[in-house]
Amino acid sequence: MNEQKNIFVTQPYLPPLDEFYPFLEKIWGNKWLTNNGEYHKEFEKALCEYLGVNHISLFANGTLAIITALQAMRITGEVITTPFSFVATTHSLWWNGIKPVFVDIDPVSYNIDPNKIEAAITPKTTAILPVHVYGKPCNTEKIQEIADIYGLKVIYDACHAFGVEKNGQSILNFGNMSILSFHATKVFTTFEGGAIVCNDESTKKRIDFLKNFGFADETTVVAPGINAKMNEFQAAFGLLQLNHIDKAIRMRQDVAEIYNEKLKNCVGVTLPAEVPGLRHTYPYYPILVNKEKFGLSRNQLFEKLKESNVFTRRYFYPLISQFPAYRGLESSKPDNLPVATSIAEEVLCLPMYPNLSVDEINLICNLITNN
Ligand code: T4K
Repeated sequence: MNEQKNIFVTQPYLPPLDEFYPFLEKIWGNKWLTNNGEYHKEFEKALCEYLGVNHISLFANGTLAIITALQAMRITGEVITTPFSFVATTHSLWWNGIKPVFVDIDPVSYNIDPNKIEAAITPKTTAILPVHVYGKPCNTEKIQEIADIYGLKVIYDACHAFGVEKNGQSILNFGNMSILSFHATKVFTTFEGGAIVCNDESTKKRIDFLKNFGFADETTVVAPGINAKMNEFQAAFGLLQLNHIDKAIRMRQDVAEIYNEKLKNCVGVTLPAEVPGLRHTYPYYPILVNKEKFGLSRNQLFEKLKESNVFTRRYFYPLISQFPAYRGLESSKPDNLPVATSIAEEVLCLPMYPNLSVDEINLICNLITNN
């Protein structure tokens, strides 16, 4: 009988339960459950400090935050984006009636290839929506250079990039806005949740109207806003998580170091590229599996690991451009996206979370290397 317990691609890092009770007692005492409560305000302030950013608006989840960010900037027409992401990135354009234009990705960072952006710009283009995929920073300088020349807005999907810093600076300060997700599977979680990071107070104000039905005050509705508010339970949990996040990130970095060491000589397996000066927070540990050199295809390795109760994920396969809503677009043709198409065929995200034990990492690496 197989006694091996299930090992999933991720697992949330939960603080001790008794540390949450005082927060709950206060919520129960105040009887203030949502709509910009005390914890909500406190959490926005604490996050700004922790992340080194100017303004944060909390959201019920990351998807509603991207949808609202696009509305806050009045983005319309066509938006240039990456097909190598979670579907929510492109769905957010769809929900705003915006046409996504897919551009291929860079073979090392897996982020949108800035050298291919200009060729995709048309008179209808209003913005670029890049993703810091797996928390690795996009080429923000080059993207901004193009945006400045063509008068485009830049909204970063930074849902994987909580706490990521390059040369000591938060990568959330690039572009017009950055969006975070605090989903249960993320580095930092509030069960469900998300945020928009922006630079100035008036933009934050507009975002806050839009996430609260468009209310500017009791009797003024400035736009058909949505209900995307974070509640007090989530905000309180977020405040508690903040006390533990540095430790959790260090534990992820330790897991990555062991993977790097154990898999570095594995023929046919490409490990995540190191980026100098990066504080990487390791939301995922993606490897590429080359069938010819490794001997098994990515899908065969995926199945082999599953037989031993190791549940890896093929993030992000299929490409977003292959889903029915988007595959009819001109920019979705695989010929336009050769790098993304190839990476999506080879990528496999190994289990990555703070409490993954050394024994579990050894087991996973042995299954991969004893091939
Ligand atoms: N942009 C990007 C680039 C994103 O990656 C995402 C979300 C978004 C935007 C949108 O943000 P949100 O609206 O979600 O805030 C998951 C998440 O649902 C999603 O948040 C995430 N990206 C995406 C990459 O992954 P699934 O369907 O793959 O997750 P699921 O439920 O299969 O969970 C994966 C594994 O995690 C499970 O096998 C076990 C473990 N797990 C999961 C949950 C939910 C736990 O241990 N505990 C849990 O509570 O989508």
